[in-house]
Amino acid sequence: MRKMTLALTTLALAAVGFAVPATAHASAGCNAAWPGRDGNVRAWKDWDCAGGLLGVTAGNDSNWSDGSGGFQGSAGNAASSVMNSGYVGGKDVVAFYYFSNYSGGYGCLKPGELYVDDLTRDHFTDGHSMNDNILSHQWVTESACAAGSFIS
Ligand SMILES: [Ca+2]
Ligand SMILES: [Ca+2]
Repeated sequence: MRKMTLALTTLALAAVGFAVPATAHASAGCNAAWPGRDGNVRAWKDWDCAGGLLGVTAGNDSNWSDGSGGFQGSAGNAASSVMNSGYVGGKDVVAFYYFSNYSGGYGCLKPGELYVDDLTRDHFTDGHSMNDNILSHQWVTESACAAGSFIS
């Protein structure tokens, strides 16, 4: 499973001409939390898919701090690890945004990346750290994401 995923990731990256990034998948917590492809995006309060699940949804959520959708209340500006177990094809990339309503800088998580176990490594396209700063997300096609916006 893991080898296949890595191979697919490498192929996808090679296809668009990017260098293969140094991904850190030696993450016991996130590996254990991996549910298989179930169509959802997840986020956790702490690193390595720990500290409490902030939300799970197959849909979009325009505000992680409101009272509706897959992410609510204290989920806003709290995520330190995220996971994309969505089905591959079409809008299979999750774009996470600095502001609500899919605005401000963003970072894109491909399904082949599986998860980011430590968001302090990543920055939104506007330069802000992604750790404790996500306020909305939506599913997009890979082509909707700028070349430098993919997180790992
Ligand atoms: Ca919400
Ligand atoms: Ca956090």
